[in-house]
Amino acid sequence: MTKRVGIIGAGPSGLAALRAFESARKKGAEIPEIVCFEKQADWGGLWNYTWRTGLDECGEPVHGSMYRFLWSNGPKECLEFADYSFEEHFGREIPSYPPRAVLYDYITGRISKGNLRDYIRFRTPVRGVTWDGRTAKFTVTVEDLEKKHVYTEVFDDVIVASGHFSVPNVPSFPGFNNFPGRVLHAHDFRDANEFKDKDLLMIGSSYSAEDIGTQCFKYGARSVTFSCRGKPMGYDWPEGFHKRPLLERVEGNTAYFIDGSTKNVDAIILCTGYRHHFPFLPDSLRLETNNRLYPLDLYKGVCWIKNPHLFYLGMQDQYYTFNMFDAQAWFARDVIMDRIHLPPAADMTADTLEWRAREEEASTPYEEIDFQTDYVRDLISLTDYPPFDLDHVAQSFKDWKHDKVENIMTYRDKSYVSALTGKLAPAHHTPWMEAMDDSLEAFLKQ
Ligand code: FAD
Ligand code: NA7
Repeated sequence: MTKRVGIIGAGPSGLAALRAFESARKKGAEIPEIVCFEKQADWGGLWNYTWRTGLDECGEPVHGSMYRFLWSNGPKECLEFADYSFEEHFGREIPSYPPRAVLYDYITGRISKGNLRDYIRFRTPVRGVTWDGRTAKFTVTVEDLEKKHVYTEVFDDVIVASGHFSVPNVPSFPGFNNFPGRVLHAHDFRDANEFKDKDLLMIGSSYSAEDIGTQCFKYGARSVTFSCRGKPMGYDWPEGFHKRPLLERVEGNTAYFIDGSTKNVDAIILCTGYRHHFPFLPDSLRLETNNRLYPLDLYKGVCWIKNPHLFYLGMQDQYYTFNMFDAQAWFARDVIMDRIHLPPAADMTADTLEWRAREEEASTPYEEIDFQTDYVRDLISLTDYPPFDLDHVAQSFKDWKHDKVENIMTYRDKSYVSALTGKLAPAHHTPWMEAMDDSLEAFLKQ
């Protein structure tokens, strides 16, 4: 009897899984029966922009954390699918830092080629997954939001691709209840224009703080103050930016920091990261981790060791994104299709502990890039995912890091060479700081 595989989520990771099976089918293999459940009305995951925050029109928590004017925060050459170049999609090379709509077009363009949309049941959140050891099957409970109908289906294997940058980590600070301006988490940030002429306080020192801070400045914020509990970001910020240690409290509009300094602010954005959150999974199947390069309990970062019929895609902190999700999806596919045989659980655990030890040794961004490069390399060596020059991509990531340190406001004006085509991307027609229109049409205008 044909195996049945359930995929949870049709973001880049879930779509990578669909593409992996499709690729095997095209090469003549008999593939399992696949059903992908997606709670949103369309595919693309975080890249499927919505203005909505809070609950959506069906009362579901809004998945989207992306905002208007979001441009890729890394060079597109580092995330390029090995089986579908940007040149193939757009018919020519395009600049290295596309805005969201352009990346959305690229991701969904690859998957639109076949009939893969037919595998996806949209507006269908997964509510529960249980495992029956007697039958060795999963029962997946879902809700069809349009028909308001809850039903179950049985699967041999389940792939969790529900993302981990949607459920915000929201600390509180004394005085927030009486702060006269807006306090929001990055998950609910949508439009930098809202903060024009405002003094902004950002808590956090990672990608969201850096990117939302620079966006708001670009669209006219009066000042941006970064408050962080650990190491500051380490960039040379231009005039108008301020660095502070952790916030202690706010009184009225005044923010007090732990070093005794103060700053009057109009709005506070908590750029304090996200939680891995799987409310549909029981304890025995649920990944528990913080945002890091090598979560434990997943063999090759993919297979749930305690039950190797369960797979997770994209659960790592990410330098690599789309091509890493592909490498993971190809691996999961091959395990499911019995092309790869998993070692005993103890050996899988030992392997993950070795990787974890290496992850812990990586203390600089360059070392982290090398670590994730080796991880992706290992995965790719195990399947027929098209090999590509990972050393070249690793070097591009390092150049990107270097460009950011050189000038955090202009790094998006640089160009990189594609590992697939060997071609250098053209410069964009407008420097990023002056490019206010982030539409696909404006970006692709020659
Ligand atoms: P997601 O994109 O989150 O997709 C998960 C999907 O699962 C969603 O469609 C969701 O609706 C669905 N889902 C969730 N729960 C359920 C459920 N219970 N039932 C059914 N469906 C469900 N990466 C880059 O490469 N470049 C960037 O510039 C970049 N910028 C980013 C900016 C922001 C603000 C954020 C938050 C992330 C950014 N990323 C970026 C990283 C991003 O995580 C990946 O690019 C990518 O979207 C991850 O894909 P995913 O499929 O794993 O998860
Ligand atoms: P990250 O990269 O997980 O970073 C979260 C940041 O929030 C990090 O600097 C944390 O500090 C900080 N943090 C977390 N909790 C607190 C509290 N309680 N107080 C102060 N600071 C805190 O999340 P991002 O949202 O920046 O990026 C996620 C993705 O979105 C990423 O892939 C991007 O491409 C876009 P720490 O370093 O732990 O001291």
